[in-house]
Amino acid sequence: MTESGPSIFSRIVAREIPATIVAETDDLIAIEDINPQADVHVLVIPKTETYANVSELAAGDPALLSRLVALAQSIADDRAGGQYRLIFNSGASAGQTVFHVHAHVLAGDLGEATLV
Ligand code: DGP
Repeated sequence: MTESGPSIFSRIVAREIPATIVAETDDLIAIEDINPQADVHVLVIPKTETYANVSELAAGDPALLSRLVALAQSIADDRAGGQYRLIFNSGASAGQTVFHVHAHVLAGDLGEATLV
């Protein structure tokens, strides 16, 4: 929660905003990116918005980061033969626009996707 209220991803978790949900566990949600940059472009998101970026998550709850990676792997197993690119943008100048940690899982035909 920031001064502007819950993050867009918290609002998706709360079902206040629609999204295509790919997978959900007790503490993670995976959704289709609204602006896909590859054949498979899924966001894997901790339900808590406690952590703004991957470094905060790694420091604060490494087991949750590990579960996030495992969920990314299982999505890639189901949809892309287990091979994928995992991207965490960290900081506005690195392209981060939502400051609620999330991983981009890119797989399948990556097209021109070198960045997201
Ligand atoms: P980043 O730039 O790393 O902070 O990535 C944010 C991603 O979130 C970006 O690829 C677009 C996606 N996104 C933003 N708003 C929504 C939304 O309302 N629904 C979905 N499904 N994705 C969203």
